[in-house]
Amino acid sequence: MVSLSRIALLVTAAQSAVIPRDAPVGLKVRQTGAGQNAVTWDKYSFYVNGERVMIYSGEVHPFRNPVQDLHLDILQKIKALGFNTVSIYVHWGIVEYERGKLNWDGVFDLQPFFDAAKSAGLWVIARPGPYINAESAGGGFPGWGARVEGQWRTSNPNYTAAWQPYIDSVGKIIAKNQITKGGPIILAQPENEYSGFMNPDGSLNPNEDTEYERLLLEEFDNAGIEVPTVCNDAWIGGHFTSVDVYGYDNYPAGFTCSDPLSWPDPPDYFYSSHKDVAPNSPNSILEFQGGSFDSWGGFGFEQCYKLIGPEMARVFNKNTYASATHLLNIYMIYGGTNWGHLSNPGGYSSYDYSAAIAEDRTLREKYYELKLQANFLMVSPAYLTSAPVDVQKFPTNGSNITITELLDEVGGKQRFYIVRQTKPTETTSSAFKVDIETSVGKLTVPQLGTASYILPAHDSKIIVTDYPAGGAEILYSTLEIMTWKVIDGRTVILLYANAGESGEIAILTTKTYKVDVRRGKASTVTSKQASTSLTLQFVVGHETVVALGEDILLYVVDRVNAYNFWVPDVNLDQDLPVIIKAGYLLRTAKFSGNTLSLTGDTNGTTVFEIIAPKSAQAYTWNGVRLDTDLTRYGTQEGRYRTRTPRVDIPDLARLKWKYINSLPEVSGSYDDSKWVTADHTYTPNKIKPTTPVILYASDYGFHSGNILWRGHFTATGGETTFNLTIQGGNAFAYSVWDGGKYLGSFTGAPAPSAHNGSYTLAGPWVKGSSHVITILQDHMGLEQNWFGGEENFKSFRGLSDYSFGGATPTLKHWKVTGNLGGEKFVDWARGGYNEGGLYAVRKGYHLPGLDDSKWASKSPLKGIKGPGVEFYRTTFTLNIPDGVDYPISIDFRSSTSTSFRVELYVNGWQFGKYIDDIGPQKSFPVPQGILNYKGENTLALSLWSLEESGAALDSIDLVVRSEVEGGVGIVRNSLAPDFTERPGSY
Ligand code: IPT
Repeated sequence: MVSLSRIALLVTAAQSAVIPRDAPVGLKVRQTGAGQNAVTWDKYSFYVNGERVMIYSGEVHPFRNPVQDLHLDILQKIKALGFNTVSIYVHWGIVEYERGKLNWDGVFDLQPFFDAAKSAGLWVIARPGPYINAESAGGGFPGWGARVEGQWRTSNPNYTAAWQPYIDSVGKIIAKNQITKGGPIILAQPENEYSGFMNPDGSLNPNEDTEYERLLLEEFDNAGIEVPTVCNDAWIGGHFTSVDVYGYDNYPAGFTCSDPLSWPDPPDYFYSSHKDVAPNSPNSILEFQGGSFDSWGGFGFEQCYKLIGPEMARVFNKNTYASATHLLNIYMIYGGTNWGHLSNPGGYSSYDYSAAIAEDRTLREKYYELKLQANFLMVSPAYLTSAPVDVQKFPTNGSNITITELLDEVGGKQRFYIVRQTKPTETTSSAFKVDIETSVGKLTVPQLGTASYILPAHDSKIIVTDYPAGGAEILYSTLEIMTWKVIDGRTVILLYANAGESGEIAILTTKTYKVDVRRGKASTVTSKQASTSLTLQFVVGHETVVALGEDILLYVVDRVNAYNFWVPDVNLDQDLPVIIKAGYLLRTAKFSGNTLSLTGDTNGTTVFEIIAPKSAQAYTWNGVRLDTDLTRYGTQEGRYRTRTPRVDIPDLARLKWKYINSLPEVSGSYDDSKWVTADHTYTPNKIKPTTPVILYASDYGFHSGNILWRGHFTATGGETTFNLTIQGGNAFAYSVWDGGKYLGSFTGAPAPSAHNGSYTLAGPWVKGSSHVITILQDHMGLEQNWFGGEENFKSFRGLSDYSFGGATPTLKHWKVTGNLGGEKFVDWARGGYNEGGLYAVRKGYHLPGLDDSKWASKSPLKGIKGPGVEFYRTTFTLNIPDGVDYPISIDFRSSTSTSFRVELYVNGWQFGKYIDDIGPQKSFPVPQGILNYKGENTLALSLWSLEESGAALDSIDLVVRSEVEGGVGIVRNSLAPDFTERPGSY
């Protein structure tokens, strides 16, 4: 991981030197390349096809989900939030694992993702790098890049020649899927956080490489990209302003999962910096914190979620609205999995990210909080032309509360007051009254009674004034609006607050209404009718419904109940106004004939309420007719009993397991003649080793999993110790053998990425005798390269130094292996990163279809005696019916006190690395499509014992994480080859 304190230093240094940019005010189009008018912008917001829009987006990484049919599941869940956009990275290193051979096939094909985005009704922001960061292997850079000399992320011609074919290739795929070609892509981002720069000597360089930026934009043009380009400066530092629309990133809550309330006081306020840097384009946050990464030995994502849960989304997301942010991309909305060694060493197999949608695709409470916010913005067009007029205003009674006032500059009337605790970390609630500006003059709210409003700790609210909601002219509302719709001439407004709070809504009207409480307790509603307005005050309970004649229907619900309401985009393009109460998830709504067909997921008994025009006379849920009754206010209500059939989940402990030794390299006269001879005497790496030959894995084409080294020596006589300096990335381990004799291991710890070791040889070597030193090490992934110009991703994996104590033997040669074939890897379907260098994996024994009947029987719960590696296989059958979504994980319990490491392969796909003594991950979600839900599965695992005492698993279980009825539909298994003999394997 790049040091965040270093970044913080840069941020402070650069904030004083912002560079103004942008052409004069007016509707703008792309400055360079082919012109288009599908996506334009002015100083407030983007326009898509001529319509002013808020871009509310969530980040997902297609490469972190190798099941094409599951993209639609995630994308429908994002659409159901009320978002209209999804943002993606593309990982160069995966698709060009071998230089010059781009692989866009099978799970690496982007087309199914773009098609799914279109069918879900989402636009796409395409962010192909070449650099992406993303806590991914090399930050997106390919392993072979280690052999390309000079500074990366600069105009270094060696680097240019490296990225151009990739950007050309991915650029054409993006171009084909642009909105101008009928596709979903509306914006394209070259590079990533191109904000901090280094000189070759590692000192900071104040200047970005504008020639590199020019080359990238030129290549985007050449590939046919015509939608506007954007950037994501790591802070508002005015970098990479040659793109069409300048944007920046913000992670306000930090990543200190150890301390769930380490929120900053006060939160960042970006509007003025935005005005300085990009006054004539929309305030655009290309990455806004939606969770947190976590590292080896970290706290785990459930703990991180305490830091970045729904409260954080309430306080900090609303604070970005206070800065009039009109493009907001939540990083991540769904993290996914670092399957197949895709992580950088700073992370582990799970990239759950504590996101709104968990790694197993279930929905967290934060999801529902975001849904309330996004839906509100989508029905509040004046927000898009609003700007702060009064920043950090305090209410009449005290400074505990801070309010930012936004005014609609175009309409000149509507205002939004964003209310938060002055100190976001405040632990007690605050009472307040606030002065608001309205069309009838200044008012102090609440108006009715003497009560103040309560703002709980870790909360924030939006008060609106002069807000037109269809047929209702809302003078003000201190209850938050989730949505409103005009349905058959009646305006339905859905308002919410925390249970037990009081809130008000005042409606401008000259009519006299009977306040008709049709649901809920009439005693919780107080009202005051004046000549031009009706003010209602509610003590918020579960659900109160008030009819104001035939004109207006108010739903006032507590926040948790508000989570149950959905505002589907009916038929995606046809605006049939509906609001549906549906419980866990409403995915899609289609209207045809007189039938409103809904799809989605339920758990438990679900209460449905259909608030829809009368033209919708019948309703179906996942194809089955919903029986409903008419409510006292003209909507339809029904109950649905979820059916989640019980399924048989095999007990892995009781299965028949087969095993083989997977470290034959230390037994007998092992023949390594087919291995690569490590005989280079020159490395392009800046770190020059002291070894007689280069012992860096990347120099020989190995970039993931495990690496094995074998040094062949002739003894001088009297050698007693072997000393080495070895590097593998954070939490790496290694073991050393002298022939068949185990010398020792470094068992690893969360932070160290390198180690100096000294091991006593198996007795002093006898003059003239031959010896082989075998080293098995982890490759924890390629490092990232956060700074432009640095070469951190080239950090070597292997030995930079070794020596012997007692005497110095004569080197015959060194041999090295990683995955079979290295960059010319074997398994095109699962990609180059999927395999490591262990014997069993080189042979392809992790793949399904191998006849292992001749292998001996033993379970990993019995485990391995002494140090070494064993490889285990078993098969089991699943039979999970259609029409449900039962995500499954493979779980371990912490075992013995000895050190061991496990790599999991499910049907040949590497889906987990478990480090018992470092953690924190013990539960490994494996999606349907990797797991075959209707038939046989092959589970294979390597067990590397790092100690004399041996190692065994305490438990290994298949766990059904959640059960819902519904789901995305048929999920096909990701196609990949079964085992076949691998010619030339060793
Ligand atoms: C920013 C990156 O752009 C993104 O790729 C990812 O790494 C994210 O952060 C953290 O998860 S880097 C910023 C935190 C300095």
